[in-house]
Amino acid sequence: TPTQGIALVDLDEDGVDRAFRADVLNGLRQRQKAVPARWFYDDAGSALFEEITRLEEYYPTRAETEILRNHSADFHRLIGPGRAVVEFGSGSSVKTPLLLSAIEPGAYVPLDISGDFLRASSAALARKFTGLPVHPVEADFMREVELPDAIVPLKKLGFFPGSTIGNMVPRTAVDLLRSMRATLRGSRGERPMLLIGMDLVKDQAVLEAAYDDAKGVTARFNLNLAERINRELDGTIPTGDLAHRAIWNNDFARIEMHLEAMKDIVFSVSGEKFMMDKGETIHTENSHKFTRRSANLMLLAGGWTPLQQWTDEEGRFSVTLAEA
Ligand code: AVJ
Repeated sequence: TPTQGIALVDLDEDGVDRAFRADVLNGLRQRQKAVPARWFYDDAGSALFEEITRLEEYYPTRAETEILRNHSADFHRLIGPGRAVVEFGSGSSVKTPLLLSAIEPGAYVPLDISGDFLRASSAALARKFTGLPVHPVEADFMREVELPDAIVPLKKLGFFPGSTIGNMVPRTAVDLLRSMRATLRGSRGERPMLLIGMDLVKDQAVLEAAYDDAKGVTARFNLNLAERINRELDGTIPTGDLAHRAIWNNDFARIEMHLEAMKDIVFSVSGEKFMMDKGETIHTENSHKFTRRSANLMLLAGGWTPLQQWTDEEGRFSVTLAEA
């Protein structure tokens, strides 16, 4: 059932985020230790990600922005005016205005799990686009979301930039595409559209550098997850004994980030004891890369028919417009 207005962050009596603790403890109990990538984004992690997007080696943000800038006439023609733009994740200060200026939207609906980011980005957009109705919704978009009554009559365009879908394994990604379709489906059977960014397979050295930059910002981003566990879950992880690793996994067409123990270590988290042998890792992120074909296939599996696909000049990144 669609969700609206539920408490999204469930804290225990000590103010600890229950979902964070459950994900970390379950993940650390696995043979291959793993923590879901969504937990990177506390305040420190979000600031570090912003810094990543400005790095020389990290091309995805610039490549996708170039696509949005260069094809506004196509978006205007194919999408048309008056649609409610439903953005999955709170908007970026650069990409969202590029899309909104291109298509004359009827409303803008950012969906995000973090109310703070939502309020900040909504206020900025409402100032920039005077007269555009902005309806932020605090929600977990991995499930079907009930949209505000005011935008129900409008046709919808989902917007999911940044190759965030690449963080999910294919079956989770397909589930998400299907819940997006359910969220956007009109009551009168109009077909929603989706504009989605996906990063493309390319030279391994370019990919690995994008996730292991010379200034070490991505390393700090990765290590911040262990520091966050120590801060919020009463952890004793010796972060100085962990090293950042970014590895291309060719079988799964993805960059994996890991934290590797440089020597045998023991630590506790929320009172539970863990050990890692030298060389053992905590798997912290998958960032799947696509071909134009595999991007289309995944959309089709998720119930979306691709209409047109664009890449940047150098063919590094793709943006696809699809219709349900
Ligand atoms: C925000 C998930 C798209 O996978 O490229 C950047 C996150 N991780 N550097 C990505 C990230 C390491 C990023 N996404």
